[in-house]
Amino acid sequence: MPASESLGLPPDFVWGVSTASYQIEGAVTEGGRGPTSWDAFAHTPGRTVNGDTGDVACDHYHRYAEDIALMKELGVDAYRFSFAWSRIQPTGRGPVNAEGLTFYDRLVDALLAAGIEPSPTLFHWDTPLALEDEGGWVNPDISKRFADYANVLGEHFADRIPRWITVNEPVVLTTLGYGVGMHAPGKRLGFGSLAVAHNLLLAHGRGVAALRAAGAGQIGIANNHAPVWAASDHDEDQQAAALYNALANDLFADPLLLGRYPALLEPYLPDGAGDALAEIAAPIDWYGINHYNPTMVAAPSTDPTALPGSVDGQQLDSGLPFRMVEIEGYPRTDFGWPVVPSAFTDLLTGFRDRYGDALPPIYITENGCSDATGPDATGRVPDTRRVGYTRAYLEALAEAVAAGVDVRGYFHWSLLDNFEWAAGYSQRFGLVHTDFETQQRTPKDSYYWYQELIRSQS
Ligand code: IFM
Repeated sequence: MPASESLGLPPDFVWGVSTASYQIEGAVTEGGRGPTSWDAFAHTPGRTVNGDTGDVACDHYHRYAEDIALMKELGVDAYRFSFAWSRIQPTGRGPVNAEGLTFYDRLVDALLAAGIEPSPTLFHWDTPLALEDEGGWVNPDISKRFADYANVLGEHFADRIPRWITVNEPVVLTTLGYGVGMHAPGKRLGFGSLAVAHNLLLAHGRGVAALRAAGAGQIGIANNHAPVWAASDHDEDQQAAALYNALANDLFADPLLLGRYPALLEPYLPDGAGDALAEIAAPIDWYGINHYNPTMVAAPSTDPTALPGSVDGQQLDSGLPFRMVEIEGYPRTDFGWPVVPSAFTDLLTGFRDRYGDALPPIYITENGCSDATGPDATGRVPDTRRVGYTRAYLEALAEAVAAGVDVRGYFHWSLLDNFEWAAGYSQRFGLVHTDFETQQRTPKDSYYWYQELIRSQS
């Protein structure tokens, strides 16, 4: 598909880009910001590739005006960023840090002036360290703290922000952060981490209520979803895949949309979790899906020396009742993730089939490709694999829309190459290349391709 060919999407389809606070802002000790779980984790030897941290990242805290100019030139309608909770409340509770609000006032006002809709996420994994030290997302108190924080933001920004996202990818914080310890805070609670899932979902529900009470509208969530394929027809693999699917998909969508927890996971949830379902299922205006690739799952190996598999290219602990298997026969991104656009169509039509009328309009809140291509001798960044990936995934999205799925927008991950969590700066997802030595930004070929696509679809 040339960028100028129509995808047949609705005329008011929202085109956007996404980022997150700890991945781009830097300035971790400036503006009264309190430390977070990710500051502590990234500064612990051995936790991230090359010991990379988000201390400077893309220095967006100081360069946001330049980044907004890049977005304006790109032609996006909307920008998904995240508030750093610890800039607003340095210890996650109590008095508001005026300097933190001022930074986001400037950002929001500059976006509005550029004709770009601010679409913030309240929480994208950077838990204030003071709360983490009290148990973080295992401690049931945190959903109340989150509601207070949501209220502060709602009261301050409701009249300027047209679209809100409560929480980003609770599945990743639950499993990688508290289940197997590959992300902050580095805990290895196994299935004990389902308490984290519950507290994140409750924080979402209470956040929705707090935002609404403050007059905010158009509230959603950004949940990561992926079709789960069983490695074979054997019962053991089918069962392992069903359990993994309940954990990775249903656990985070069923409570919100159907008001119930998946039966397979009830034994692992904290006592009384069901009593909070009415709060968790507070109506939302739209549902955000982050999608990158499908997952293949098998039963654990009977070979005691075999490891169970990997997530994001990193090895998981043994002892889990499933293992991830490499998906063969498809191209891969630099992260090793398989490129399977048809799985995106299946995911979206599958959502419509499973949730029916309970499913509000969908926004794709993230989708993108790790491709390390850098500037060539002429300074151009020919990231053809990212262009190919994005084109194919947008065609797959358009197919789902043609099949009747109500998708209202697409936010590409990411505007800039940035701090990719445990992978540090080794994986690049940006439409714009970041030179992390000089902070020079260079739009890649994918940026110009996306620019032409946006122009031609409107
Ligand atoms: O960089 C992350 C983002 O923070 C959450 N979703 C997946 C992206 C790529 O790994």
